[in-house]
Amino acid sequence: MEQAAAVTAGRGYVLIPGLLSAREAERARSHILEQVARSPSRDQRQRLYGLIYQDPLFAELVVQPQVLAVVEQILGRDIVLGGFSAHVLHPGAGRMGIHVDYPYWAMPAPFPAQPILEIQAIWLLEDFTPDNGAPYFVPESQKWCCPPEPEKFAAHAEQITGPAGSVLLSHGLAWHDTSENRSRQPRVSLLGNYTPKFVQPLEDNCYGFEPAAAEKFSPRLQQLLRFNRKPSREPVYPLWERL
Ligand SMILES: O=C(O)CCC(=O)C(=O)O
Repeated sequence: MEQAAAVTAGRGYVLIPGLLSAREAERARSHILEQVARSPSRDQRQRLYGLIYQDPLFAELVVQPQVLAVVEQILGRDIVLGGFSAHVLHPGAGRMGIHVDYPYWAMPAPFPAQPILEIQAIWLLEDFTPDNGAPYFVPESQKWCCPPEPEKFAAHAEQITGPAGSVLLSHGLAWHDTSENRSRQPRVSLLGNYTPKFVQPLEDNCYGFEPAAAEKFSPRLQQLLRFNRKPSREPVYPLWERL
């Protein structure tokens, strides 16, 4: 599959347009901005968690077939969701900081080239433009297996812009950063973190748990959330798939 090869052996990331309709992207974006408006935090960059329990649209995005196909091609089927959150860059927000993704940033360098430990999905909930915080990535930096170097980043980074409803899939080792939001509107993304199941998830997938919403989750989503990992009568976690 070309998209998986682009992430592993090519530039380290691939933009797939048109996975959400304009209406779906707007629905997700408005939901996030309404929640953020209620939060006491006035940070210029905000994260929002627990979304999969709030609207079925978010739960569907975690298992979006085209995204999952690329992720599984790279990581295999034995994967879990390490996190799924919204990222809001308010007008005036500065850069996030150059980084590789979890779990690499929690590991000592040099990072292992194999097995691949994370693929990130960045959902664009509005057009990402040169001035509203669209991220920068350094092509092929996933091959270097080391923490980002600011000068090299400045010399080689390219900005990824694209239409609302696209998803940007990237290798966890790819050096990246957000840019400043110099527009008058908040820029909203959704971030999915997929890892092999032996990686400790970054976020608590039970944050904001709502039984009524969780009951409707597909078997694949439950598996990604580790809901099916172990009945309490068993003393150890099984190493085989339960579903
Ligand atoms: O929101 C974005 O554009 C990217 C954020 C990001 O790179 C991250 O949280 O790792």
